Amino acid sequence: MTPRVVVLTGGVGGAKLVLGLAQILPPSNLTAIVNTGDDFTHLGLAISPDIDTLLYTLSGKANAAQGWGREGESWSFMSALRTLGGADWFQLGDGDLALHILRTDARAQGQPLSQIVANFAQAWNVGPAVLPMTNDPVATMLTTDEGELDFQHYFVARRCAPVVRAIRFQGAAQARPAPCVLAAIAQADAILIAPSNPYLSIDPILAVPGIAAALAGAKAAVVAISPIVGGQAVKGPTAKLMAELGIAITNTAIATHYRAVLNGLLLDERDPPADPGVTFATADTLMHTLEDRIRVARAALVLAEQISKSRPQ
Ligand code: FO1
Repeated sequence: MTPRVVVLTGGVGGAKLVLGLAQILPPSNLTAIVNTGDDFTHLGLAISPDIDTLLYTLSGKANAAQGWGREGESWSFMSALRTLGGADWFQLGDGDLALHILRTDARAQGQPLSQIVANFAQAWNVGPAVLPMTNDPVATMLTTDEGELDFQHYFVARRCAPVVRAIRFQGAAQARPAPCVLAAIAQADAILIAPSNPYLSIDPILAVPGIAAALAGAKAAVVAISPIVGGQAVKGPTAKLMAELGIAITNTAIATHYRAVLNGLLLDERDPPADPGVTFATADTLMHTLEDRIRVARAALVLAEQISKSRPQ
């Protein structure tokens, strides 16, 4: 039986895993619940980076080397903007603008983000379900030695240089899971947490009331792919953030972080096979090629199935 799979994802690493899953599952068996804590309004435009990265990745339009934005992008808008002294710290490609302008227009007409994303996915023949974690505003805010920064000012404008002391998700307490999110979790045969940054890309999802409880109570096994390889984070600020938050950069720390919802952890074979305190398996979890993405997706689903089978039916 082909499992119905739900994957929690954010950022570039998460999109890689989802692409691997999309190669081995029928589209109707795959649902991605996507972080929207990175979302912000820039030059009056509603930007949803993790949603867009996933839409580009699943439709084959992604600039794979860069991780975000489109392949073959042009930048005449940014060139013109600079001649007018516009804010140019956040690059908006000419093609990318189509998503931001249409999303902003639809939001202004009262369309919920989930509907906008579903329309984009349909237009680009993206088969798997791409669900924002919520349709309500949630903003990841970082308390740093340079004051409080929103995610994009930390991640892009300041290139993750500031020392982070705390993270909060503004609006999360009032946010509701987007339509179909809780149902997808309840109906899933396997639930995966992608190797995204736990603190910046997955925690906002878990902060939306109802989602963590749904994961903890799900019939499906919940398996995370560790974002740590060889004692370091594969990409982005994960390891730096863990050090600044006083968290050991270990798989045990990852398992502990997710303990309220986690049943299994897929570790990288380069890491010491120390028991992370939860059922685990090891694999080569580095994802450079499409085959890598498929390998990691398969290994995660095998671990989820083993855990499910070991449970009293
Ligand atoms: N990341 C950058 O490092 N520099 C940018 O100028 C930039 C622009 C950008 C525009 C649209 C978009 O969807 C994403 C963009 N990103 C950029 C990436 C973005 O900051 C991250 O992908 C996520 O927010 C974190 O994964």
